[in-house]
Amino acid sequence: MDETIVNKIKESIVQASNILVTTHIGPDGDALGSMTAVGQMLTAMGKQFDMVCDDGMVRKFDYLPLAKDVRRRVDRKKIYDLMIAVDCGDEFRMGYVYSRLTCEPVLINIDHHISNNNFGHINLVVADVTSTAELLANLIPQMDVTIDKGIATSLMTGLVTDTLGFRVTGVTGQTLKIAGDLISAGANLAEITSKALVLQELNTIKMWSKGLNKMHVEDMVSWAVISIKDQLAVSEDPVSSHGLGNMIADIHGVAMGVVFTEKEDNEIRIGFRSRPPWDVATLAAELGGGGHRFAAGCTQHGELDDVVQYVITRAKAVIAEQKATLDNGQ
Ligand SMILES: [Mn+2]
Repeated sequence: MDETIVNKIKESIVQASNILVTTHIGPDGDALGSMTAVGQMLTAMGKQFDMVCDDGMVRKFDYLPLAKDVRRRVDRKKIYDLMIAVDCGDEFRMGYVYSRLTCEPVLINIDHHISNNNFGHINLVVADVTSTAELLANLIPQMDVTIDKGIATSLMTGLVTDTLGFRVTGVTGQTLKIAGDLISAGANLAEITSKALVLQELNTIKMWSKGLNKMHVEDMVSWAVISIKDQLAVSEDPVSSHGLGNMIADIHGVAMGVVFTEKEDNEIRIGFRSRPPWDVATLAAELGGGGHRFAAGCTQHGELDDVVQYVITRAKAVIAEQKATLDNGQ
């Protein structure tokens, strides 16, 4: 970890009088775990701060320390002189929290996405760690804050969710060493794995069912489409279908799984999942999105059917190209 950057982060926090902490829209375990870990770190440092995410807290993560303090909107009366964004690949991932901000704080960007565009004034971006939480496990002690049970619980949540329970490519001895230290600090691995990874909301399972019912598999690409109508049939409130992408990518003979989720105003959110050796980051980037090699996403605008047809045509072509390259290399 770059010592100059670490020192700059510490200096900025020490000097700040009011800090805004945020993470990405549609937050996952690494997003909320990392944000609440930073919150606990700032508490230990005696700092004033607010945690805001457009989509708020996710119920399954309500065991996280400070979960109740996560808000959906920035208090416009407050002036923040420092903002810390965790797990955001670019400034747009912060949503309205950033785009509608009226003050101009110094911005610290702490992230592990390979596509990170260094949008902060201070950027701590390490692309070869599995989670932002893993990065914070190294950073927090350097702020002279001890990782206690609460911080360890938050960080373990990020590690467990971004590695799908330490199962993905990119998990290193160092990842497991950090996980071991977090257990020693009081994190309950089995309980966190159960709450953050295994247990699902009933409505999420119903959303999977909607997607699986209409799943297609062609030319090594599987895809599922969830329309607004499908979502309303499950609930009037927004429901996550998180996990569906991994499920349909994990089919024998499938290289890439794609989930299309229709939002209002012809906005279509698209998630891509794959396993080695298949790369989905390049396609997501081509479509204006970003992410990791095996998990990436983007947003498109248009009629649902048109977007699906266009993106799947590209996905099939991308996989055919990658297959040709692999076949040639063997
Ligand atoms: Mn992450």
